[in-house]
Amino acid sequence: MEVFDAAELWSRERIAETQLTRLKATLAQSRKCSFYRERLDEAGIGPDSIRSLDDLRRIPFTTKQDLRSQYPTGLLCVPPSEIVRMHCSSGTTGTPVAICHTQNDINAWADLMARCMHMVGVRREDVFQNMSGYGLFTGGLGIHFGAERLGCMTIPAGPGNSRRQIKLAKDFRTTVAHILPSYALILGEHLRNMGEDPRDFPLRIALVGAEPYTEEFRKRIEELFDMKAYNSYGLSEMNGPGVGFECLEQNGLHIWEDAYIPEIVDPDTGEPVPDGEVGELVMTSLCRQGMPILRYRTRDLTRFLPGPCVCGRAHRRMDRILGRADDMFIIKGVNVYPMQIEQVIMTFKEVGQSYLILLENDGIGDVMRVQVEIRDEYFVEDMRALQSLQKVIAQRLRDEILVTPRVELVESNSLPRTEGKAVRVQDLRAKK
Ligand code: ADP
Ligand code: K
Ligand code: ZN
Repeated sequence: MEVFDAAELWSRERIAETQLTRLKATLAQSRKCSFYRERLDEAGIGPDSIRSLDDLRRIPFTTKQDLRSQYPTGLLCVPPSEIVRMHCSSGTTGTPVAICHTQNDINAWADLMARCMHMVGVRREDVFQNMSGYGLFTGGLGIHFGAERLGCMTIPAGPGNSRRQIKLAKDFRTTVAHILPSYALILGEHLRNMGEDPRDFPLRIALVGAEPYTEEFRKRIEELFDMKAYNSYGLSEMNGPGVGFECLEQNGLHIWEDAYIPEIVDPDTGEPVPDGEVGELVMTSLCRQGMPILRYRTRDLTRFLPGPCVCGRAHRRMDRILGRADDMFIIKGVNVYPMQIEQVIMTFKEVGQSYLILLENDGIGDVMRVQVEIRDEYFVEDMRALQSLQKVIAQRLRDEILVTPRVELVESNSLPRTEGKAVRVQDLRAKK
């Protein structure tokens, strides 16, 4: 197997050994800010308290609220002059948090990102188009530096503007793209509207992530462009992209354990869940000097995939993110994640690029409406066909979530588009 760096192929033993050394160093580094020093002292954790990896569990969690409370630079563990860049989380779920990086941090991050891309066959001969937002969002510069590190000609196209994306990709024969799942289908639709077959587009690989999407959605993207789409996971608090990435097997995302320690805990108790069970991902950075973060509660729900990967890499795999704990909504007493809805509707060939879940209260009770875009070629069909499609979708959704939604079929392109992460749920119920 051709690998980008030696750590990619480390054995379990080598990984564990390195994690312990780096965890100790990270703990020492984190004590350089008063927030962590006080927090660790309170928990009775001194500079020499960590003897084995099991001791990690004695370290208190860090929450998003903690990071917000230390905004902008409360968690700095180096002199400010050592910082060369800052990023913010997109603020999808509230006030942003800021993460500051030293040059070493940035280099290590670029290496991890390059490792991800190399793993799925991206090489210096490739032309790479980054269709993600730049600016504070880590999917821009984070991936950009990884692609350059790999030696790809890198086009910082930025988000949206399909006409320009298509022109750039054609003019420079783009072979690899980084693209949001929601935008991939929109770009394909744009090509079709131009009378072109997206399969003739030169793309062969896409890195797809930054927001939850289902296996069904991936299949659509791959078929639409006749290319491979690899799931890319990351979060600003842990640099950004480059944390977890699918290998060629496309069966779970390898988490780079030389750089992070992942845990999966019960979101209510904070206790580890048995291997293979779903819980909240908790992450500790191991290679960061500017702002190390200990046991960060990501609010992302996933599970470890048991057993080794057939690719031979020993870095543990996690399942695709099921959703964020914050995305869950309750309707008629039932807990629902948007991905449960997507999983059902994306199996229908008539369904187009987008959908929207609306939660309302009609004065009597909660109502859930699911608006689903239908592809043009099916929308012109007779009323009866559409009505029965609507009924079947509603039934299938009921089977999945145990609540019957009101399904509304709408014309393609009629639901709102965003340039950033897709908004899948609008909760219009009056907050009590
Ligand atoms: P924000 O939380 O404001 O969106 P980030 O831009 O740092 O901030 O995004 C990180 C979050 O994006 C993750 O915590 C996760 O919820 C989501 N995310 C990133 N990659 C993926 C992916 N491949 N699948 C599902 N969700 C993802
Ligand atoms: K090149
Ligand atoms: Zn693998």
